Amino acid sequence: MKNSEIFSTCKLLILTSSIIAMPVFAQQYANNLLVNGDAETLSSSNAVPGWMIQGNVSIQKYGSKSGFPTATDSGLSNPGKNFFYGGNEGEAVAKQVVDLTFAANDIDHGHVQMDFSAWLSGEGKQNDSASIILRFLDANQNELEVVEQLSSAEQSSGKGFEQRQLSWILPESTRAIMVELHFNHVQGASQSYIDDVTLILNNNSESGACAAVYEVDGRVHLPCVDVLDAKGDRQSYDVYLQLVPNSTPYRFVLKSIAQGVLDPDGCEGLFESSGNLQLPCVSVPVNESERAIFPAQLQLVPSSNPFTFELLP
Ligand SMILES: [Ca+2]
Ligand SMILES: [Ca+2]
Repeated sequence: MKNSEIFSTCKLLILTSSIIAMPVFAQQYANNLLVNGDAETLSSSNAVPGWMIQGNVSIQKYGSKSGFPTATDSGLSNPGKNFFYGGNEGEAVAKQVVDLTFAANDIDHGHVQMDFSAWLSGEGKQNDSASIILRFLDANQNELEVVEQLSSAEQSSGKGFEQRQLSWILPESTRAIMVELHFNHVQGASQSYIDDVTLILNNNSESGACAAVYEVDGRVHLPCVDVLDAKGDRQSYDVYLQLVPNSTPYRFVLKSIAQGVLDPDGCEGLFESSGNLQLPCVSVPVNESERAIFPAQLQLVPSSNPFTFELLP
């Protein structure tokens, strides 16, 4: 089997985008990093505190006008008093940049998962809708990835909100996420609403089920080695390697490879078209009773048969 038959990759499309700077808030794991994601903070000087506004976005009280959902209609477990309202003038957007520099080192080792959630409402007959765009930005505010798959249901009642959730391993070099709430009013009174937006980071470096495991007999199990195919879709493989005795630097021979289960938890390996195999978490015995997790990088030895990888320093 040729290398290219097992592994193929595609280049990440790097786009650029212009950003308006936002204030930086104290950030940490496992907390909601968005400011005023629940629309409960009001201010006399700013219509929508915490958010940059394009168009007619405002904060409205549940049930305060005929046609608005009540808190009970909303279906949220914690609707609070208010929701984000897109207004009756077509497209409107609220944006917030979440600074992630506190997690930079873990992000660059592939350990950090973003858990995002928002409640959206639209109205099917009149095509009013709400949607979310997430832009993953590097330190120079270039876009690394864009996610645009979170939208209100097409035939939503116009009253009940529906939850949309996304879990995503942050790409290396991510330093901020721009969260965009998009409101699209088409007809009648706008039924484009959003509430209870949360963005949480979790550090998976200790817990990864995808961690590679090195045994004292030189066998290495890599339960999740991810490869991007030509379309950019991710495939995962379950791989066993075996240490070549007395090799310097250490070399490992491919013993088996099988289709794996795509289960990104921050510890999955990544095989690149260059032949580089990045392993963010390798569990290694440090004494008789304890193991520790280390990152490792292997490089495919050109033209090796069977495939052989060399440990990079
Ligand atoms: Ca609310
Ligand atoms: Ca409408």
